[in-house]
Amino acid sequence: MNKVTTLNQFIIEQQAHVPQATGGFSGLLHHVGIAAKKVNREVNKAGLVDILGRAGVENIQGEDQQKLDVYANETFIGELKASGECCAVASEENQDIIVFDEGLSRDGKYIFCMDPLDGSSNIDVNVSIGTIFSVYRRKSPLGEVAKLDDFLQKGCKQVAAGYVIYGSSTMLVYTAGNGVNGFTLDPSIGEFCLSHPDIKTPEDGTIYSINEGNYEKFPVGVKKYIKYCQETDKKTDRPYTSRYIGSLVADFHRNLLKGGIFIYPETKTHPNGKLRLLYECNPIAFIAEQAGGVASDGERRILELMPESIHQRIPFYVGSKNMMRKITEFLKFFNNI
Ligand code: P6P
Repeated sequence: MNKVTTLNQFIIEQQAHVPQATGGFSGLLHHVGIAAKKVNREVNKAGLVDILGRAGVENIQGEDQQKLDVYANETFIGELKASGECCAVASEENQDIIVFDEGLSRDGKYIFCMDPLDGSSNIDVNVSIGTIFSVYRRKSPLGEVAKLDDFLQKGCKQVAAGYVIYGSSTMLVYTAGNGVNGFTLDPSIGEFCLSHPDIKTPEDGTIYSINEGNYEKFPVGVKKYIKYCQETDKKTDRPYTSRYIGSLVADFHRNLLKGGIFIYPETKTHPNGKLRLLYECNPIAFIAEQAGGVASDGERRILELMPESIHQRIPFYVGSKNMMRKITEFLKFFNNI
């Protein structure tokens, strides 16, 4: 029988390779896994709860029915606090940072950025959604209360980044700077099990992912790239396929495994695009690079961008190396004419 490596076993094994490791990061990641399992449980019965919930304001546990993204937010915050390794959280759901200023957590070495349930508008149509997270070491001294400045760090300073995709199966994919590994939740044992070791994204791909409903508002270089993808190539007939789910984690995860490019560019109405630097673009970019891909804002490497605020939006281009090279050529040539 093949050896099953659980997420916790993997984290401990990885820790053994880091001489100065104290187990703090392992403890934090263990609690992230617990939160993901709790959210998975609720997401998987969203339709059921919704139907039963309509019978009144209570869900099947007799609790006040919560919106799933509020539930996910509170669940991850609760587990991060319980870990004692995290001193503060920046969440898509909260305007300001959440500071743990008491007990063990006050001395936590790490800060955590997250979109607790990205794409949650897709829940009621049963489309895959996800949690996206990013871990940094705090800048402020241990013992002091964490500050906003702890979160204003370039993406290249990330200690770890990952996502959970709640789809046909539930997977946790993460990097700690030493490659990308994917773990699939086995409901029969309630454990995330290593299913996708050392993920490498193909250097090239045939999938382009972008919301073409915004075509008229795109920069010229993006419009020209879309037309380039749609041209019939004599050699390979129809080289490209458009695939867009509208859930970042689902679109990115497919392209990571199969090769492809995801684009959420600036538009006339949204000059900074839609996606957030801290808890969407930076973690996805870290994973993409660790898997051999590329991520930029169209000009600059995502991981080199200095955040100015925790909910800052930026244009986002991420995917296979050769496809990113091609679109960068289009942007350079057509956007500057
Ligand atoms: P649009 C979901 O709301 C999200 O934040 C990402 O998951 C997704 O990639 C994007 O927005 C979709 O945005 O404008 O195409 O619906």
